[in-house]
Amino acid sequence: TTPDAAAPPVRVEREGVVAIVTIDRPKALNALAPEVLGALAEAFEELAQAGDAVRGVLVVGAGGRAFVAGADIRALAPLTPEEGAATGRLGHRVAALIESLSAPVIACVDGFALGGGLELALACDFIYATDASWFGQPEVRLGLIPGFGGTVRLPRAVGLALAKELIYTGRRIDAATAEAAGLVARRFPDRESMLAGARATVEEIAANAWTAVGIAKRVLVAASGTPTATAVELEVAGFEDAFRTDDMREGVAAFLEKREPGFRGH
Ligand code: CO8
Repeated sequence: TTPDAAAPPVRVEREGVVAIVTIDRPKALNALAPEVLGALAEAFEELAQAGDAVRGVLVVGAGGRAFVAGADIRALAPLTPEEGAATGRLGHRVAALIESLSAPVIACVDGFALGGGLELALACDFIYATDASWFGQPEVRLGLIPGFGGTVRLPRAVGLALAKELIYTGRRIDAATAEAAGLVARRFPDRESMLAGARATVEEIAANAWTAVGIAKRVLVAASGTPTATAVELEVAGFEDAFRTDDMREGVAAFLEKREPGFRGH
């Protein structure tokens, strides 16, 4: 047992409408051991029960050096090919839970987001980062390949050319480069300003119709990577669903009556 083993590897705190999920294994740079992936899955399953009480989730890494430095390499070492695949599937399960949560999830990266750490960040709705952050998929340096969405979501985020360059070289890029590539939505000088910025973003989202944000997320996630004709049909279905909500009637009425909307979340 490691000194970190006694403490829960993932903590969930609530601050009003914001939930903060902290990956707390700083001595291993928050590496994703199987128990961390299990705890993350549990955390997002619980957050799904919170409904519109949680309007946004921040995912952070403890310790100030890393968001997540990847899968736990020590835990990967003895795995059979089948067990390796099962570990990948556990990661994909966490990604699916993040993507199926109605509330937007913001990866708040301060330090290393490597391998499975970058893949976790990519599974979130968008990434905020401090200037002290680094991003990369170093798996080929270990004889591995990205195993939890890197080959899928990284090209969607930065385009195929840069994704291939990063995955084949294992090279790391800094926060400014990541921002310029569209991987990072916003960059901050330090952790405190990043968390304040992320909280403010959640407050801004929370002022909008909960139903509409949830439908928009559902359509964006489902349409990602699908052919245009399919994506357009998904959008039409989501647009139709928005017309079914009381919040849509309220939102447009409030605009026309020149008053603030009173959204009720249905
Ligand atoms: N796994 C386990 N332990 C780690 C990891 C990791 N990924 N990264 C760092 N650590 C540990 C180190 O072993 C070290 O522990 P100790 O103090 O006991 O020796 C401690 O964290 C601090 O690390 P360093 O001493 O190495 O710190 P440096 O500042 O010298 O270097 C780096 C920081 C550059 C981040 C370096 O630690 C590093 O390169 N880490 C590995 C990065 C990596 O290769 N990540 C990819 C892993 S493979 C992967 O993610 C596959 C994805 C598939 C996922 C499948 C489902 C989740």
